[in-house]
Amino acid sequence: MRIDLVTIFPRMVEGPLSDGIVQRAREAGLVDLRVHDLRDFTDDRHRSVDDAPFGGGPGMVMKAEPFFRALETIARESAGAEVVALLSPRGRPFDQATARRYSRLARLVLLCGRYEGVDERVAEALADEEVSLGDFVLTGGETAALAVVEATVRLLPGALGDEGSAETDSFEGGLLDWPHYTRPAVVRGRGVPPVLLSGDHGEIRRWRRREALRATLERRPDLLASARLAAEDRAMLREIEDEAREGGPGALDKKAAVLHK
Ligand code: JF5
Repeated sequence: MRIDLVTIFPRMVEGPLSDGIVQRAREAGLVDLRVHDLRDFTDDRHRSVDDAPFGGGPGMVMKAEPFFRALETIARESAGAEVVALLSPRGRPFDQATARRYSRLARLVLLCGRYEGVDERVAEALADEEVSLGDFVLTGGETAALAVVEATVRLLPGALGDEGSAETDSFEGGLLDWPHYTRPAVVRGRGVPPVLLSGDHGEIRRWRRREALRATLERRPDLLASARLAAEDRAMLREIEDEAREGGPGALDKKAAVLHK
């Protein structure tokens, strides 16, 4: 896979892209990652990438032409199934399914916005999609693009090695992950759920499933609506809700309507 990242701050992303799983994937030849300085695609003496907004108002808007020129150069350098994505808070939410889709592409181009926004003609004519990491505003799309690269690259076959399987991650099953513990068995007086020390693998599997359901119900009840739930899962969810009603340890403050469907 080839990933091109277009930014006015190449140094901001080069460090993180040269470390960890992403760097290992680059070294293994799984991904060809290129960072482009948007200013290299300007043609004026000041290398301007922004200008005042038409219609007036505060702040600056990123000019369209440097992005057009950058994309022309990048398109010439390789071919294949490509998505051009613009990172911005106006985008559709980026999620694990988007990362999966990107990981199956031959090419991904990420455009980082800055200032008050990007000339809309970039989104209209160059970008296939506009994506957002969530309902918050960054000063630039760079950190969002890094997150997209990492979420995508770790799904490339061979990227995770034996450090773990992407199939057991949070979200791949539509639920949040269960809690994890490691040695020592007591930390500052806090123990570990005894079942995890019991060696009973059937009971451990059921405990983990229950805790994944509990975390999802408490923190992200919206995810339950699209999660793949077995009859046993629904039974566990009802038990968790009953415990909560009795004011149990994991007392819930949110009730998911999905339970009663
Ligand atoms: C940006 C105009 C881009 O703030 C973001 C962002 C939030 N989630 N995903 C991306 O990008 C920076 C700000 C203003 C374009």
